[in-house]
Amino acid sequence: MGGYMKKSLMWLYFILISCALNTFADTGAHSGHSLIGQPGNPAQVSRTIEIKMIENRFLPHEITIRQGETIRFLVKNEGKKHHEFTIDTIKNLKEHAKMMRAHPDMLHNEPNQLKVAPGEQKELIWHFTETGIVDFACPYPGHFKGMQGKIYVEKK
Ligand SMILES: [Cu+2]
Repeated sequence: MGGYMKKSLMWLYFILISCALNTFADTGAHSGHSLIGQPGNPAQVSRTIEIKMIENRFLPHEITIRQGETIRFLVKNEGKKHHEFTIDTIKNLKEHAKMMRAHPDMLHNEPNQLKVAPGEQKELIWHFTETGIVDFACPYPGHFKGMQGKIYVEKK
């Protein structure tokens, strides 16, 4: 293999590694999961919080918990439309809502979201690792503005 080939291979590696690093950086920045917490272990649930969905609101829409808690959100859709409960940063929720407006039929299934049909109830178990405000919302077109809520995570 000539020196030229070696050099191009090195460049190829360099490009591949840069792409890989970028991808990691992107997912990290996008999900922000370290800030908002992470999926919780069902065996470590400290309490259950019930949230009702109606058109177009969450009840309650403000929740206070303590850092380190693992919460079982029992989400009941008492409305007549399909709704979604997604926990994320407000920035990501806004992006998500924008994407839903552009592609209303977009399918996505992440551990931080629940799709709940009318009359249905589902649960999401979430471990809150950091203090601060974690947001939740229904990103569906026409719902997002009213269906937002905040989880205040206080120091333990
Ligand atoms: Cu909704």
